[in-house]
Amino acid sequence: MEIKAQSKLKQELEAIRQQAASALKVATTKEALEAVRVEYLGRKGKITGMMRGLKDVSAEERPLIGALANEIQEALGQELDARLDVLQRAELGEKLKSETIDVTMPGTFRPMGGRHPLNQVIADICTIFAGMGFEVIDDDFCPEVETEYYNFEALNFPEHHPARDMQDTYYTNAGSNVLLRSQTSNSQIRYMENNPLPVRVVSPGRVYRNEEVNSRKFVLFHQLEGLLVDEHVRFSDLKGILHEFTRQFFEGERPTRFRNSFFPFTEPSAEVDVQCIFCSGNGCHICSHLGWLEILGAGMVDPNVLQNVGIDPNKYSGFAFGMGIERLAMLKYSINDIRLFFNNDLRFLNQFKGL
Ligand code: 2NL
Repeated sequence: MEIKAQSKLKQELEAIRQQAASALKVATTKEALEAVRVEYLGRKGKITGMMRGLKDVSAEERPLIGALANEIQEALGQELDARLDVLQRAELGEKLKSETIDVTMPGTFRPMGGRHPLNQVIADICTIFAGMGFEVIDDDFCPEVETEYYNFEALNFPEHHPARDMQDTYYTNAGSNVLLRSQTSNSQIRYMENNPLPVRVVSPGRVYRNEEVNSRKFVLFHQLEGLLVDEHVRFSDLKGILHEFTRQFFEGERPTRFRNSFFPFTEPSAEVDVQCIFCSGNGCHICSHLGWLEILGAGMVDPNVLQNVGIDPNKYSGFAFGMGIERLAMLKYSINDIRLFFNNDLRFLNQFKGL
């Protein structure tokens, strides 16, 4: 009777060992292996169940059956671990194989981009003025959508000045006092309102004018203005700074000349010419046989403008200037149509790579 009971339990255990072995044979994935582990070794697993049943087995046979159950449990656990390890290694091998880079393969061609010529010219001009102690105004002070006050009033434009007309300036709505700025002076007004003297700044940026488009005029263009306000600033300081600017920008000593002009925000005002960089003053079609090229407008800051930002014009004086970036770029690189800057035609843009 005892022997029978013992052999019956033993048989059951052996049967479980067989079942587990065949289940293992067909388990070729990690999930299948895990299922085998749960089925035999899990909390409600077959071997676990046998172990639990041991308490009902007689004291004599318990050690034998217990030892066998232990052995089976141990062996199955080890086999499962080994098989899992093999699968994981194979998986890693596959991963490494698929991620291997063949360094002899030709690379994917990625054409190199380049800076837009206008941005390049702006950077060059800013570098020149930085070298003379000017700071580039932070974007916070340079909104392109501006109020009439910062675009016109603060700059001493009289109320019925033609530039204020909708014919010349874009307003966001008819009758509105909000517009697209027509010059970057708004930046300098805002800068002066927020910073102590002395002021030495340049302000590059986009400006907008309602123009009939042709090869020289576009509805948007770029401007760079400069402003210096301090005690004892004189017109000769302006001349010196601008002469040095043309020398560096056009890469060589060139005569500059100042012609009388008028702007509402400067007094006196001047337009500045540089000796023609193409014919050195001998006369060619680019300078209309004048020998001179107009490059910018400038002047001494009008006392009214200083007063508008709370600076005492009896104590302080300043000079300011403004230049069209497109015009300067067109002169420097012999470009004959302003629209080329805005077409995004790579045949044009690619010529300015690595300037
Ligand atoms: C041009 C030349 C110019 C200024 C801009 C300026 C700015 C302040 C005060 C006084 Cl805050 N002036 N800017 C000065 C002279 C000329 O631009 O050809 N404009 C159409």
